Amino acid sequence: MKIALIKPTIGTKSGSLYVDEGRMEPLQLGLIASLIPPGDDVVLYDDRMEQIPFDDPADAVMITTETFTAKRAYEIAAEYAKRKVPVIMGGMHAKLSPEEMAEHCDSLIAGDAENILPQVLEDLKNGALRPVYDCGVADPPQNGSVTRRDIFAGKGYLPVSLLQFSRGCVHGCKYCAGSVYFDKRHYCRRVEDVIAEIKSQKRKLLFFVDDNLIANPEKAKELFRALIPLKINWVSQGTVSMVYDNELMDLIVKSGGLGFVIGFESINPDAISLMGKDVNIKGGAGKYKTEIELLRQWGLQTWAAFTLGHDTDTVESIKQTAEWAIRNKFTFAAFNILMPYPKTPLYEKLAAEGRLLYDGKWWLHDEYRFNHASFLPKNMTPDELTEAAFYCRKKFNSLTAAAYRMFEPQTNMRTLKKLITYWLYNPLFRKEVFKKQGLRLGLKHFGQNGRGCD
Ligand code: B12
Ligand code: SF4
Repeated sequence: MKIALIKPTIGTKSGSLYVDEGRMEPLQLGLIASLIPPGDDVVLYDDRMEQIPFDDPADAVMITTETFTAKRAYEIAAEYAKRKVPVIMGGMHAKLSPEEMAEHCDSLIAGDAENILPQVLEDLKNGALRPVYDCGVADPPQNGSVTRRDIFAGKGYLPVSLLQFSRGCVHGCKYCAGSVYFDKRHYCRRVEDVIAEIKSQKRKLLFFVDDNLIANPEKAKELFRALIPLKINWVSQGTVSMVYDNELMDLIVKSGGLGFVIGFESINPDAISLMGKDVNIKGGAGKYKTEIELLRQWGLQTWAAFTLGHDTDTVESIKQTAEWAIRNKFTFAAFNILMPYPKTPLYEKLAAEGRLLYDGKWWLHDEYRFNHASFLPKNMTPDELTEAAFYCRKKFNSLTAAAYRMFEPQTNMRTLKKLITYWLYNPLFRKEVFKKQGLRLGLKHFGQNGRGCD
């Protein structure tokens, strides 16, 4: 059998190939490839950076789908359906919107692939695919399988290897898609499996794409101790609460941790309470003075993430968020408009209050644009929210702000390596601010069923 694995793009602005500057390997497809028996052929098509050769023969396609790539995923599925190739879909959106997705594919997997994929492949061979496989989580993740990185070769991805130690998160923030998918579960791989995977590849720079790497601090410490002898560098995602555990911070640094994406979310304490992000409240919600000082002392470069458009936000308070982030000289920052992902508590609340725009399905709507507000905010219009968030991205990433932020002696200027990281990625993210703003989702509007394959 030949199986094509596909990572859909969000869309493009002008039909050009690539919108993301940070082109990273699609880890889930490397993992799925490792679950397919060696006798079967596997090929990867990354729609973000190459044309999908729809007419190349395949016995089935497997598409990974997030909410913001659902529209494009359905376009791709339709192309293969025309060619009578069975389409199997999975990913975050399969769990959040199975009823919708079922209309676009032969079979969908709602949950982790590990335990169910052998059954799916068996059913595929027998021509007996089930429309839905509701399979829950795989604990431990990967269960001994090693990501197949050979399928990424020659595609032009950034030289950083993605991997996971754990999945899920113990918190239940009301806007987080993961809070639906994982339902406050956090489950870890065996440390020895992670170490074996790191040794099986050559790169020394790793990105642990865990939702919250330090959700179980004791297990995280076990991992960090085992990483020390490998002399690698790594980045990951975690909550700001990490700074209160000295031993954890010490092990992060000793094991090669360079920095984290940290969800500060808001500088307004009321917004933090509203979104149920209790984990951010310890040092005084929305203040973060102690936390930022401690992050600096340990020399961690922080990618601060914010969500904008809470019921307590005003245009002014949103703009102040960018100024606050610049003052605190974060290495990078993301200013994301709150997105009502299906089935999240945020979505349910906005739906109940009649505040969802785009018929409640922004991800499929022809008029919706990437990085635009998709609901009625309380204290401003949707356009004002869109503009205020764009303002934050432009302001934080402006050359003047980047030059100012660089002068942070404990983080960005601590070592030459940190300074190089700063100047390698800041221009890249600045470019992305403009490239992605206002992007239409999907590609069909260009009259191309996958870029010139009509
Ligand atoms: C790494 C990551 C990124 C990386 C991308 C890496 C890359 N390859 O390009 C970066 C940092 C660039 C990124 C960017 C964005 N991301 Co992101 N990202 C993640 C993260 C943390 C991990 C994804 C991952 O690799 N997981 C590891 C794999 C092994 O797990 P998995 O994907 O869950 O796959 C398993 C199952 O779902 C299933 N499965 C998955 N696909 C398929 C397919 C088939 C056929 C089958 C059978 C099974 C199956 O089996 C797998 C193994 O068990 C997720 C969080 C999460 N938990 O998903 C967010 C997440 C996917 N991102 C999210 C968002 C919103 C974004 C952005 C839009 C943010 C922004 N505003 O710019 C951008 C979009 C960029 C883009 N063009 O795609 C949201 C999506 C929400 C949603 N409802 O869709 C998530 C869920 C975070 C969250 N908690 O809200 N992201
Ligand atoms: S802490 Fe982060 S990953 Fe965990 S539920 Fe909240 S937003 Fe999601």
